[in-house]
Amino acid sequence: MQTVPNHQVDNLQIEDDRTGLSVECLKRAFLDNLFYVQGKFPKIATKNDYYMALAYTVRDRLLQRWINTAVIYTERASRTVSYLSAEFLMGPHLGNNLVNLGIYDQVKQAVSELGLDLEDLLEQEEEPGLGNGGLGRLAACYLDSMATLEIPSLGYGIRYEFGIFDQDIRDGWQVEITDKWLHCGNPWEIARPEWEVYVRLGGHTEAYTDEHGRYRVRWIPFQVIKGVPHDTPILGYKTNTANTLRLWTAEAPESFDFAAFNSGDYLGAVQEKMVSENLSKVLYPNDDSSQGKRLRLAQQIFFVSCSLQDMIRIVFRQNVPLEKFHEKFVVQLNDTHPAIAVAELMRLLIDEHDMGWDQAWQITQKSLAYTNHTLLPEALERWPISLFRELLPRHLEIIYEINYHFLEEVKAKFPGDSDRLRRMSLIDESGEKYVRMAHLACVGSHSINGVAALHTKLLQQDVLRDFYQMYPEKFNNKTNGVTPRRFIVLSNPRLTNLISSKIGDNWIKHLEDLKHLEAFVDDPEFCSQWRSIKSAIKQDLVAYIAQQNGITVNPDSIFDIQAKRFHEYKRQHLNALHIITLYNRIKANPDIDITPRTFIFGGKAAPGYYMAKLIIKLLNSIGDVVNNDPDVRDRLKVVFLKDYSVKFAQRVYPAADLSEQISMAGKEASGTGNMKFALNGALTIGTLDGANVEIREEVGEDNFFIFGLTAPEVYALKARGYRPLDYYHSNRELKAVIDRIASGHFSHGDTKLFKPLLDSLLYRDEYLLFADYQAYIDCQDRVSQVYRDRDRWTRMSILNAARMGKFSSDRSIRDYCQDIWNIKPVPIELGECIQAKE
Ligand code: GPU
Repeated sequence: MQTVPNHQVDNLQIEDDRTGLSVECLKRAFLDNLFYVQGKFPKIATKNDYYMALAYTVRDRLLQRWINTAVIYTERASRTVSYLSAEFLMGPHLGNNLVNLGIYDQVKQAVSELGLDLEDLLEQEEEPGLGNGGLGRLAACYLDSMATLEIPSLGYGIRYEFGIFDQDIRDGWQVEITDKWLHCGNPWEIARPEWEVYVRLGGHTEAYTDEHGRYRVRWIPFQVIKGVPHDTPILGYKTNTANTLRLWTAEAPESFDFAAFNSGDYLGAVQEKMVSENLSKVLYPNDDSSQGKRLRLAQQIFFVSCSLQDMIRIVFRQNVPLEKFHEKFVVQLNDTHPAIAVAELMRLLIDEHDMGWDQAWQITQKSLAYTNHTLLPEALERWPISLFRELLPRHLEIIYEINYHFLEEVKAKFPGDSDRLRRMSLIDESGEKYVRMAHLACVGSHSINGVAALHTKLLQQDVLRDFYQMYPEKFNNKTNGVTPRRFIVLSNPRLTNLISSKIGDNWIKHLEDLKHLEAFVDDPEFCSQWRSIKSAIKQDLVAYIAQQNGITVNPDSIFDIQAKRFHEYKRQHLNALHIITLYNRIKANPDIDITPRTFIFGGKAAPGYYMAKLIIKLLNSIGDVVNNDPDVRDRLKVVFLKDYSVKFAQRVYPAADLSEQISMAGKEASGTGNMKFALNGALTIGTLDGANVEIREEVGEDNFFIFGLTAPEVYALKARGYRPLDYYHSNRELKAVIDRIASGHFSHGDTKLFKPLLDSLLYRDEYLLFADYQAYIDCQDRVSQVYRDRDRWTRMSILNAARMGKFSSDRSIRDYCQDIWNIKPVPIELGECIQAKE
């Protein structure tokens, strides 16, 4: 090893410059990066320069692990998970990498010795918002857990130039602003143009006979798009494993440009380039609903084709015969967004690699596995046949052929059941014809899983019932989980330290160990520490709210938080009905004894979802009145925190006393926010929906506020004929709430503003708010009672956190590995195999 010449620190070695973890070394590396990467020195550096210098300092320390990991995976041709997802909602990288590298404290000290504040620098990072909500965040938690468990994996997705929009609130309404997450550069990614691939779109197909006399098909596309991979390292917690998130950007192929350029059509060529680049321009901002837009289908085939071609390249590079593709890779489809993989893998194997149909079909089925994330009918993707034919003519032919073989199978198993054939067909022929993507995914995969026990059961009984009867062995449940590294260690250091001081820090990798906290639940000293930490964190949020919203909040009030996407099925407006109920009680009797509450909301609405946006407006309007009504005397406050994001969520979960998980039973597939709140010691008020059911089972019914109709009761009520008006007329408090809104009390006398929302409740109420109203109010009254008993509440809070072990994404990933992927850990040694310098 070589020493650095002419340097004050004589014994520093070159490797140490890039990999050393001591405070001295980190400081030097930081200043070095500031100078050589940002081109700045401390006197003239901006906060962003400092952030970038630190990010590169941390990235340097990842690279050795990343390269070693890649070398070992390649040498061993390790079996690998490909996690295909249209969304990866990663959140800021810097803090997470510090935690996972185990150098948070050293770095904090290093920057502080340079006169900087680490929290300040962490704040600087623009998070990559490449997802909408739960589904994208789950993918990110799974990457963290796969790396931590040393499971070889690749996340494949799209590098959207514009992620989820930034949300502003103007006059109480949501306003969308484009997200420019890349405008200061992205220090965490490395472009890999050498692994570009091409994706075809449009055009037509031609049949021909090859030299062996076999029937073949040639696809003459209308357009070709180039995909360029951008890689981000995904470091495990205190392991040497650094896996890869590979995101594709769309570009125009140069050869196309040149043709146009030579013919003098320069602007035409640029135009072409712009059209191509559109493909990875923007994330569709819909959550749990499909828009059916052409560009979206193009995005799906784009990233799926790029990813499958990339996997085939890897198979060849590692000298694995293509016939063993399914031994090298298992491809997990994150909902149906990548379901076109079924047809695309068939096409690649048959048309591009000369394989026969039967063998290709076997490989396809053995490689692919499908996770369903929704029971909502509007979220089940279907593409009009006409659109499919126009964009993917060859895939449509393949789908027809898959469908032919599949329906033969159905006929053989259920002879004479033509109605079943019609229901199960990959093509919906009830009106305009559509390709049903969930059916394609079910047929083309060897595994079909839901994301919570109840959800999987409902899939089997209802949404995918025919497929369950056809292929019962394919179905399995994988209850979601969340990563404790980001959602407690990074976001709640005070609680983390308290926990570790009592039970050691093994729980960070083995979350079940949190159960050892139960031994301290009767220890008054521990309870008081627990309580004062929660209270300190609430104080921080109070300060943030004062600064952001200009609202003064009582830190001793119940912090009652509902933070998630806005959707009618999630029923933020049921929460609103509760707020107005309390407000009415105060108006009727200003001296009433009420437990003070702060209602906090965060979340975005899809830009085209009118009702969700109206609910945001309603909440803000209620806040304007309630927060300023002297009768209320600050006992109630309503706060809408704008622009909810991962970064922001990390601030919110630790501050919650009460977590609102109040979806109509049978609608929320799982929920994952519910887990993050409880892990941080919030109590849940919730329906028996999604993973709430399992959370309640774990924490115990005494430590969970349950209310409302169950899924079977919901079906029964709807089947009987549900009449919301009856509830309105027979429930005095409910009627007063609705009348209060209708009177224009929250809208400066405007009685029209909220009429669409009220009408939808009075005359339809698809999500049964009125049916659940009284149960919800009664349950909230119990919450208020229990909160007054400080010791009891603290005890419940501790037990909630202590019993959350099951909901680590590590547990989920272990289950996937065992039941679906058949993958074992591949530990990475930081041996001699790669050094920074020869
Ligand atoms: N989910 Br489908 C999304 O966030 N977006 C979607 O497009 C679809 C599902 C969510 C579910 O609503 C939520 O219940 C679940 O916890 C999450 O996926 C992860 O499985």
